[in-house]
Amino acid sequence: MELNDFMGSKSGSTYDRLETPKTRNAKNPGGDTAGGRCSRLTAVCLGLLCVLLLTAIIVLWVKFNHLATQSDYLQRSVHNLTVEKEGLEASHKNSVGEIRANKNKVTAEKDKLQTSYNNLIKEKDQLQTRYNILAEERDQLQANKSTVTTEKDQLQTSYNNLIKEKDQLQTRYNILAEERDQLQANMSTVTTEKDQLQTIYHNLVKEKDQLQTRYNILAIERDQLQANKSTVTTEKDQLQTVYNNLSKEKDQLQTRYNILAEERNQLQTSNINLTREVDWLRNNNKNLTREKDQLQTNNNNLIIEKEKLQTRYNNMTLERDTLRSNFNNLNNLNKQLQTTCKSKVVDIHVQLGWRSFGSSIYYLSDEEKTWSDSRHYCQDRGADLIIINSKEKQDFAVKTVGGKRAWIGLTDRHTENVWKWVDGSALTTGYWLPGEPNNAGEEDCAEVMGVVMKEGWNDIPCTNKNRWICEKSITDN
Ligand code: MMA
Ligand code: CA
Repeated sequence: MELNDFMGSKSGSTYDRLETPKTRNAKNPGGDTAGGRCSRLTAVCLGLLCVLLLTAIIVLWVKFNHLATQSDYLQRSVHNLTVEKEGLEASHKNSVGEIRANKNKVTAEKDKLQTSYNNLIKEKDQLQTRYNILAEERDQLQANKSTVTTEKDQLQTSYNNLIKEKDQLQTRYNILAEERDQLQANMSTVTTEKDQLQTIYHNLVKEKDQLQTRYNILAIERDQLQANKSTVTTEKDQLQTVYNNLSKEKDQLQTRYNILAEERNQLQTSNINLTREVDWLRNNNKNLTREKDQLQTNNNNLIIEKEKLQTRYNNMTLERDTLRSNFNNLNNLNKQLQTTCKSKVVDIHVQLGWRSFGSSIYYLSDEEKTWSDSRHYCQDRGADLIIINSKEKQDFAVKTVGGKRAWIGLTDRHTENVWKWVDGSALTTGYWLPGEPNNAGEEDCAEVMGVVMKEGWNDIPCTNKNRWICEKSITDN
C-alpha cells in the first residue's frame, strides 16, 4: 500500500534522526561531568519524547489504517451498489427514471464518499505535513508539546468527525440497501406490468397498422369524394332550387289532395250508403214488383169481382129498394094492424072488466088472494100488479078501488124498510097513509085504500087475502 510505504519510509528517517544522540553517547561513554550529566539528562528526555512521539505516531498509524480499511470497505460497498444499480437499471428499462434518480443518489453518495476519501487523503497529506513539521520540531526538541497535543486534539477531532461521517455513511448505506430491496420487490410487479404493457403495445401496434391501412384507403376515398363534392354541390344547388319549387307544388297538391281525400271519403261513405240503399231498394223493388204483380193479378180479379159485385150490388140495391118499399108498406100495415089490434085488445079487456087509463089498462079483481097469488094472476095475463109512480095514477087507483082496498106492486120483503116496485125500480114518492108503513107484526106488502078520509097506502102481511089491481101496458106489444 501506498500509505504503508509512506509510513515505512517516514519511520526509517525518524529512526535515523533518533539514533544520532545515542550514537553520540556511545562515542563518548566516559564523559561524567556536569555538562555530561546534563547532556545525558537531555538525551534521556529527548529519548522519552521520541518514545512518546513514536507511540503517538503508531497509534495514529493504526487508527489511520483502520480508517483506510473502512474507506476501502465503503469503496467496495459503493462499487457493489453501483453494480447492483446497473443491474437494476438493465432490468428496469421502464423505471429508468427512478433507477436513474437512485443512481444519481448513489453516485452522489459515491461522490461524497470520494470527497470524503479525498478529504482523508488531504488530511493524510496535512498529517504528513504536520508530521514533517513535528519531525522538524522534534529535531529542534523544543517543539512545543502543547502544539503536538493541540494537533493531537485536532487529529482526535478529525477522527471523531470521520467516525461521525462513517456512521452517516453506514446509515445511508442501510437506507440504500432498503431502497434496493424495495426496488427488487417492485421489480417483479413492474416486470408483470411491463409484460402486460408489452402485450397491449403489440396489439396497439397491430391496430395502428390496420388503422393506418384504413386511413390510407379513406384518404384516397376522401380525395375522390372531395372531387365529387364540388360536382355534387353544384348539382345539389340546382336540385335544391328544383326541390324548393317541387316542395311548393307538393304542398299545394297536398292541400288539394287532402281536400279531395276528404271529399273522396265522404263520397265513398255516401257511395257505400247509397249502394246499401240501392241494394235494399232493389230487393224491395223485386218484392214490390212481385207484390205488384200479385196485386195486379188480385186487382184484376178484384175488378172482375167488383164488377160482379157491382152488378150484384145494383141488383141488391134494386132488391133493397123494392124490399124497403115493401118494408115501409108492411110497416105501415103493421102499425095499422097494431093500432087495430090494440084497440081490439083494449076492447076485449074492457069487455072483460079492464079499465083503460093512459097507455095501460087496469083490472080490479072481485076475488081476494095473497099478494103473491094476486101477482101470479096478473102475470098469467101478460100483466103485473099496478105501479103507482104519479099523482094521476094514485088518484086513478084510489078512484078504481072505490071504498075498498087492493094489493099494489110494492114490497120490502127482500130487505126490511127498502120498498121496491115489481119491475125492480125503487120507490121515490110514496102516498102512505099517516103513520104508515108501521110494519105492525111483519107487514111487507103494500095495499091502496080508497076509503073516504083514508085514501092512501098501508102495509099489511103479504099472506093476507086481498083484492088486487093488475096493470098491462098497451104500447109493450
Ligand atoms: C090498523 C092499523 C094498521 C094495520 C091494521 C091491521 C085498521 O088499521 O094498525 O096499520 O095495518 O090495523 O089490520
Ligand atoms: Ca100497516
